[in-house]
Amino acid sequence: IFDSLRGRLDPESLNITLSGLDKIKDKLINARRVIIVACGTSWHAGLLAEYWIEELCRLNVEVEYASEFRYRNPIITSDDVIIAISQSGETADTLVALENAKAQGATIFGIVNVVGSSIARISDAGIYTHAGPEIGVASTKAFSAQLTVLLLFAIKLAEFKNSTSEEIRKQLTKELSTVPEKVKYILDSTIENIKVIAKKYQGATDFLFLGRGYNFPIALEGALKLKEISYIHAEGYPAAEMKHGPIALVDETLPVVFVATKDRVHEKIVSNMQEIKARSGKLISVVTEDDQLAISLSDEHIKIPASHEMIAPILAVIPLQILSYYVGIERQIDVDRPRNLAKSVTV
Ligand code: F1P
Repeated sequence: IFDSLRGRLDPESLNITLSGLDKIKDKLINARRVIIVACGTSWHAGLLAEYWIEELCRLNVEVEYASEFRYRNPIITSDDVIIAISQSGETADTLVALENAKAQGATIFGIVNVVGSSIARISDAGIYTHAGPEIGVASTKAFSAQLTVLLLFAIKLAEFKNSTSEEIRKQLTKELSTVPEKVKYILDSTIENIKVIAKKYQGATDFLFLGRGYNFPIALEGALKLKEISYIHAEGYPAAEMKHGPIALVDETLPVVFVATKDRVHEKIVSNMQEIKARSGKLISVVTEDDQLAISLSDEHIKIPASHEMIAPILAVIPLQILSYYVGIERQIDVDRPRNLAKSVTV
């Protein structure tokens, strides 16, 4: 995937990748809001896109589970742009939600992996993620590709709307092009450590995943991946919501995974880490490599390279995917074909 991403991050390829936005440029510039519709992992990508698009484009964004949206009676107009995110392009709930929205005049922008799939065909314009076939059922590399494409979408829309300075847009695009190298570094430097962590905690019955801001959707995705391929109950939560309920679960048997890379809310998440530590929870954290404070608070830590706060989540999910993988292996689960899951949920 990262070779394929690298291939699409040079300026010429970027223009090709983003040409779908040109097709609906006026619609996007004048859109009243963007509604993101997806299921599962793709929904988590959409949630992060909400943060990015709001920040960079100053545009209203709603993120909807397609499985709920299709059965509601949402108010949709021809001023709405719907972004559909789907790895398979065949997820029935997403497809029906799009058919309903299209019938009400909305413009559909598809972010899909499978070329020529049903969701690609119903879209007015779109971007293929080209993440290659997913070998496993649980979406991993498709998620990374979706995030990359969604951030590119937000940067391009910010250019159309002139809502973010050229300097910031250039900085983000430049930093995105360093993602493949940083991912390679993460893969080379963290796997042995993660294997040890997986062995140590594979017997846990529950996990809590916490994150704030741009890292909140990554906490949700970390929890989902663990559930999918290790069968351990896991919950993802915004770290600040912990005190409104989940904190009651914390004791010395509970591993709490913090997605705690440096960003504008870092101080806040560090104080959440202190709260968990004070209650004897086991802290496993994904941290920026020079973050001595977060490292000193953690029972286990996984270091990733420093990067722009909007890009850090694209990197932070990688160790969580690897953690789920090795916990699943420790528990002798067929991680590529976990029970009860289907690659395309077409009914
Ligand atoms: C959505 C999804 C995946 C999940 C599993 C079941 O699929 O929930 O995120 O990993 O494969 O379906 P899609 O619409 O992104 O293909």
